This record gives sequence, structure tokens and C-alpha cells, in this order.
Amino acid sequence: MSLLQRIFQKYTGVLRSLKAVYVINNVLNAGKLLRNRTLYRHYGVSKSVFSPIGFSDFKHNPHSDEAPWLDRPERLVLLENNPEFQAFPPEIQTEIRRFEREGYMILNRFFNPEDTSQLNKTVDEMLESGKTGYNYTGRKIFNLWESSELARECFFRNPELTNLLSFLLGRRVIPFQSLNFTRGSEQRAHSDAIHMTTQPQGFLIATWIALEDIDEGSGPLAYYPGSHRLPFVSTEDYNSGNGTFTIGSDSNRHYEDKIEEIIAQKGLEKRIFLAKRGDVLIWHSNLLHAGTRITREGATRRSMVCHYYAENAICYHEMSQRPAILPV
Ligand SMILES: O=C(O)CCC(=O)C(=O)O
Repeated sequence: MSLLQRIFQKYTGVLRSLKAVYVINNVLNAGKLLRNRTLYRHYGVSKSVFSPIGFSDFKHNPHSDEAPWLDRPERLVLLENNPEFQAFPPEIQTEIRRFEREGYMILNRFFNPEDTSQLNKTVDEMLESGKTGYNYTGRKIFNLWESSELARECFFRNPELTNLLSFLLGRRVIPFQSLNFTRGSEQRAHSDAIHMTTQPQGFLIATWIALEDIDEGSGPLAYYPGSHRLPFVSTEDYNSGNGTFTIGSDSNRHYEDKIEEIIAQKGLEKRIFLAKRGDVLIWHSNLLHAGTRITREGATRRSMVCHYYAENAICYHEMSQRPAILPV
């Protein structure tokens, strides 16, 4: 975890809004950002790899059509004729088709009860001993994979899963961050693409793992099938409040208002994921999703979310206008 990430895990004050603070952190992580130079040249960005970066920097991208293969107009023909696709069992092929069409797929009972129980035990023990804790949201345990081998090797870097994700994006994925929850997030609808963004667009993917059976009262995950085909929303599409030197302090709230408006305008269908322990839902970077209200007092909702960037894309954070610092 970078120095800034460590500090900002708990901190919610004014420094969060200063672009200069991020620039300092970028310089401290020079080793991980310098490799972006080649990508910046390729995608027509003429600024330092330590500077703030955002959607507006890609207006002159000469390669803006380099979308992931399952987002291209010819995707259906590409998919059905792909030998790797044909080698998947029929039930996985059905789910991959769903991913293309609806922006998500589900792997039933992908993780076994022993591993999910062990991970829950690890989380409880680490919370109790203070070896981990919730970040400023009070709900998310950030990057447990760094301190738990089980979280890292069995879940975050699971080879079968990362191979599947690489297949879906058409490029090798780089495990980027993990979030563990013991109760529902109640987070309003959003797409990951505003928080973890790529150029070309679409080279991020996520897994949502149920670590226990999830019921209606525990604030299950909700998602909006097909919303991945809507235009990507950037800070230019809502009142971010960003200035030359600052990030708007209400940017996230205004973004979520904007998404709520889009959902209502388009009349998007909302589905609830009443997962069984071990189930995995994979979502497209632009699929809208949310944590629903917790209606049963004291309900737990143990789950883990893992985010993956793809190789050879510029990875950044549109909302905070920062380049992403990848762990490798
Ligand atoms: O698990 C949830 O309730 C939502 C998690 C989420 O939205 C995310 O990690 O992007």
C-alpha cells in the first residue's frame, strides 16, 4: 500500500482535496509510475507521469477505439469463434455470454466452505488484534491481501479466476486492490469506472465474493443488467467541483446523484444478488451496482471485492484525478 493510501485509510480532512498532496505521493512512487511514460506517449498525453490526470487528457487519443474485445462491435462473432471460449464448459460459456450481454456473470459455489470459513475467521482475528481495521467509511477493510496469505493466494490472486478475468478483458489482469466487508456497504449506485479508470476505457474488472449466505435483510449487492453499455461517466458529466488545484469535496455525492438520475431516466432494471456462500459475481467496469439498505438490525454480510486492471492500459482514478499506483 502506498504511503498516501495508508494515511488516507482513516483520514477524511482537507488534504484529501489537494491535488498537490497526490503529486507528492506520485513522486514518492516514481518507480511504479515511470513506466507510464511509454503509455502516455502512445495515447497522446503530453504531461508528466506525476501530474494529476483525468478523462480530459485523452481528448486527442489516437487509439480511442482500442476497447476490450467483448466491447467491440464485432464481439459476438469474435466470441463464438474463439477456441478458448469453446473450451469452457457449457455452463461457463452461458455465463460468459451473459457478461457480454448484461455486464456480469455468476460462478456458483466457486469457493469451497472451508476456505470461506477460514477467511472469515482470519478477518475476525485480525480485526480483534488490530492487525487490520475498517477504513474511513467504517465498512471497508482495505487490501487485506497484503497481510493475509489466504486472502492473497486463494482469493485475490486465484489463478483460475485471474485466468478467466484475463480472458474476459483479452489482456492479462493485474490484481489491484481488495475490499472486505463484514456488513453491507449501503453504497449508492455507481460504476467502478469513475473510481478506477483506464485509457482505453473498459480495462478494469471486479469480482464480488460471498463469504456467507446473503439474505434480503443484510443489504445485498444490487446491480443493473445492461448498464455497462451506457456511455462512461466522467467528471465532465456532473458538477465535480474540481478546480485547478483541488478536487471538489462533494464530487462523489454529485456523481451518485447523476447516476441516480440516469437510472431513473433510462428506467434501468435493478437485480439483487442473493448469493450463497462461495458464489462469485464478476462485473464489467461500467456496470452500475450498489449496496442495498440493511433492514435487519445487526445483520452481517461477509463479502470480498477484488479489482483488477489490465496490462498495457493507463490506469488512473477519474474522480480524484490521480494515476493509479499498481502493486507490481
Ligand atoms: O458490496 C457492496 O455492497 C458494494 C461494493 C462496491 O460497490 C464496490 O466495491 O465497488
